[in-house]
Amino acid sequence: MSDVKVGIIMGSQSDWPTMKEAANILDELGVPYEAKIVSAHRTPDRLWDYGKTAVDRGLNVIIAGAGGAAHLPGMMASKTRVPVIGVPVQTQALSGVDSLYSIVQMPKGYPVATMAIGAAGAANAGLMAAGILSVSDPALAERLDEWRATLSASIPETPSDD
Ligand code: RP5
Repeated sequence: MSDVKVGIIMGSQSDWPTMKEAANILDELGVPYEAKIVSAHRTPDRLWDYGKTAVDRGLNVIIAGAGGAAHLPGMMASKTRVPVIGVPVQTQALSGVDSLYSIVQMPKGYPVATMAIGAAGAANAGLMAAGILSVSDPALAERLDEWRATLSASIPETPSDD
């Protein structure tokens, strides 16, 4: 079993600029991950294999991003008990509301923890994954606490005209 506990999957190469925000956070926090293109519509067999092997490969969290008819996170949640965090990728036609609705409205029994649309959602997915892992990883918990404290300290108390 490898060190990689987080899988970042996305429906297309075009999702990577968004999903890289999750990867960047995991890099900052020293969390090993893998990133793969796994499309619900274009590579359904790849999706099935990924979901079927996720537990045995030692994945603890899957971050799944997709846009438009964004079935990837929900289908992955149907195939594995590994928690799935869904990222609605922003689309041109409908601004990502299509992605959000496709991901968030899961039927009872197969949850997807759905983030906000776009880059902020992807970054938060990385933080959520780190938070989940930190429950059983005290060193990561400390790094995450420091990350949060640094962000908090960077927020000025007084607004500026600059
Ligand atoms: C979805 O279709 C992908 O997740 C992507 O957000 C969207 C468009 O994909 P491309 O046509 O750019 O490959 O499956």
